[in-house]
This record gives sequence, C-alpha cells and structure tokens, in this order.
Amino acid sequence: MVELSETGDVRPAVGIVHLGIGAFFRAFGIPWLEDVMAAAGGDWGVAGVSLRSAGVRDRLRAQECVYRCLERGPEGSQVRQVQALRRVLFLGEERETVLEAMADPAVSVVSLTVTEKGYCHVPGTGRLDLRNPGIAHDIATPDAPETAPGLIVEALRRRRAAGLRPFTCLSCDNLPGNGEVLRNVVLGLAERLDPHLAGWIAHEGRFPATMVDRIVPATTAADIDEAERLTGVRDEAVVVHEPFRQWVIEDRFVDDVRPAFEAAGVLMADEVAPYERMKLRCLNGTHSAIAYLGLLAGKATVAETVADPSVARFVEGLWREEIVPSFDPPAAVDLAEYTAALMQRYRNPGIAHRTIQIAMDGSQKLPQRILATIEDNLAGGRPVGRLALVVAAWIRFLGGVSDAGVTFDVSDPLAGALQARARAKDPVGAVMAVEEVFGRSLHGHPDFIGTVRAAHDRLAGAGVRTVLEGMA
Ligand code: CS2
Repeated sequence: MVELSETGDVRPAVGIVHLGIGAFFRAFGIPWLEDVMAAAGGDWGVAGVSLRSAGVRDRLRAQECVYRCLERGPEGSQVRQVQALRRVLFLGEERETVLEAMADPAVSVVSLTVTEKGYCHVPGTGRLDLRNPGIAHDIATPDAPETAPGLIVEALRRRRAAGLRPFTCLSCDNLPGNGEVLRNVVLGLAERLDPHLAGWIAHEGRFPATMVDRIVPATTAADIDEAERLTGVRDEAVVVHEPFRQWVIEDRFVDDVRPAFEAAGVLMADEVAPYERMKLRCLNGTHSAIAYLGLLAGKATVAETVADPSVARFVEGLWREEIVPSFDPPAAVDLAEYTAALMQRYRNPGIAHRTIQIAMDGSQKLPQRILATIEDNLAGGRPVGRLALVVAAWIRFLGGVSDAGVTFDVSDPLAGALQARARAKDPVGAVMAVEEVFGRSLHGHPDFIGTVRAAHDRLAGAGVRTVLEGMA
C-alpha cells in the first residue's frame, strides 16, 4: 500500500517497528531503508517508538514524520528529506498502540537502537538482569511492559495467540553478539512468564546479529538553523551525520521475509562477528579513549581532542600496538587503511561530536570496547599499557573533575556506586572490584590492576597532556 505525501512523493506502508527512535536510527537506518526501497521496492516504512521522551514524537508528528538529514562532509553540507518514517509513538502515553503496531500482521521486523543499557542484561554475562527494576516491573505486569525485552515478549505473545508468525528481532546496538544478547534477554523473560511462549520464540524466532556504523552527534539549535538556511524550511527534527555508513547484517530472518538490503549496499553476511569486533574495538574503543582523555584535558569534542598531536599519536599507537593485533579482521579488510580512515572521520570539522555524549554509560560500554581487548592481549602476552591508561582515564573521569579542576556530570546506570568508589583511598582497586564491569578475569589480575594504578597516579599527578606528551 502506498500513500502520497504533501509533496506528492510516494510513502511506503509500515513494515518495521523500530524501538528507540533517536537521532542514530533516523540518520542511519531509515534513510538506508529508503535507498533499499528505491532500488528494490517493498513496503518497509517505519513506525518508530520513543521509549523515553514525548518530545521526539511531538516534533515529528507536527511535521507528518517527514524530517531532514544534514550530512556534513569535509567539503560541505547537504540535506536530504526522509519520508520512510510513517509514525512515531511514545511508549509512556501510547503503550497499547505500540503493542498493536508490533502485533500487526503487516509488520515482520522489529528493530532496535535502545543503547547498551536498554537490553537489561548483565554486561559481563549477556544474561537478563533480574534485578533490573524495569524487568521486575515487566515480570509483575507483563501486559503493560516498559522495557524493550518486555515489549517484544508481550507483542510476540499476542502474535502467537492470533496465529501469526513472529517478527524478526533486529538489534542495531553496539554490543558484541547483539542478536544473541537480544535473544537471551527475550527468552530469559519469556521463560519466566510462559514456558510455552518461550519455546515458540526459541524455535520460530530469529535474532540476526548486525554491525552498524555512522557517527551521529546530538542535534544542536545551530544545526536546525543551518538546515533552514540551506532549504528554506524550518525542521525541528533535523539529524546530523557524517558521509560514511556501514551496515552488516546476518542473513537469518523469519521465513526469509526482509527488505532487499543488498540492493543498496548493505552487506548480508553469514558471520557478523569479525566486522563487529573490528568496529567495536577500533572505532568505539578509541572513541571512549578520546572521550575520557579529552574530557580530563578540557576538550569538548572528538575533533578538538584529536587536533592535539599527542592525543592523535596516542590513538594511533593504541591501534597499531594493542587493538589491531588483538583480533582477526574480516577477509579482505586492511586494518591500517581502516584505522587511517577512522582518524579522518574523527577529524571531520563539520561533526561536533561531544566527548561528554560518548563518555556516558561507560560501565555498559567499556567491557566490549576496551576490556575484551585487554583480556585477549593478556592471554596472548601482548602489550596493554595504553589500554590500561584508558581504564585509568575512565576512573579519573568517574571522579567528576577535569585536570583543570572543572567538574562534569557522570551519566551512567551505575554512577552512584562507581563515583563513590572513584573517591575511595584506592580508586583503581575499588572501581576494578565491580564485577558487573570487570568480570572475574581482570578483577583477579593483580599485575594488570597495578598497571592501571600506576597510570592513574601519573594522570592524577601530571594531567593528560603531560602524560601523553611523555609517551611520544
Ligand atoms: C559512540 C558511538 O556514543 C558513543 O559511544 O562511540 O555512538 C559511535 O559514534 C557509533 O557507534 C559510530 O558508528
């Protein structure tokens, strides 16, 4: 079914419900789905669900869910109008409509960008966290869920009761084995509620792994103004992004029903893990490193941080000596080229990606971005000195004060406990005893803890700049 928009363009009917309709998926998945439909057809319009805020729904609804992407490359900006978002719902006020949309027979994919903590799992194990208050709520009142796993289980229950096929659950978050993590939490919850439903999901459901990559900073008022200057139209829901994009998806969908992703350059792969490891370790790992070192040194954005030659050298050394040797790359990828391109992306002057944005939720991010690399290097007898400095910088960041004495906010689901530990007499020992983050292997590794302690002392004594300059 198609429909004409105000501008006379054809808009696709909804085939996908997306949970977590923030800037990232609007700048990445939806325009890419539009490219897929332009190349190969299909009705893969998106109904987006905001789990946290009414604001994004209100802004988009006021403009019929049509919005613009402002692409900022080194050579200038360009604007694209996106039509494939068809509705936006706010869970807090429209729960029943959200569940109806997910149970609609026309919907065959539910995709997610709910951030790491949205999976309600224990980062160290990937299992459902039964102590998570949202999960406790969804176990007590399963027909009025508030978490992403709770919504999926209830919607799948309704589909099964109606004799429908399940939808494919497509995680698009930066987690290793994101499909498997989603499967674990959905099955973990379903087993608690209804073992027959859990059996059906285990047998019939599909949870492909994906790797997603595009840098999307939070939109600012200046971005909205620039888009207005370029187009003459005021769009309160503009999203900003870099030119680069990469999407790798495991080809495992319920009944093989899916958009013809490959028609628009999405890589459909049997094995996503090598891509995911490359991206999480090389990109997200150094992103977090830049965020913590940059914040301590008083830098507001990634581009500003890597403009300091001592930081750029540190990041290049981190790739070359410690990250790249830690994993086998996907076939035909040259990691020297890949990381050189990453540095160019970080330097993009049009993208003001704030260090404080990337720094948030470190307890959920560090395990896959930094700690897994450390574990592999320790096991393989490879160096970990620069990685240890990143862990030390995170612990200094949890202290909430920059090298120049400026305070900043620490936003993290474990903030309270971590900040108290970061102010203890031995901050490194205290923070590294948090098993949810450090697991058993690093927590029980006195040599490595000693290396982080030494790095922490250097940072506390001399500050980021002096320490990095001394490493050149
Ligand atoms: C960033 C990511 O905010 C963060 O933690 O590292 O959002 C990063 O920009 C994307 O994963 C790039 O694909």
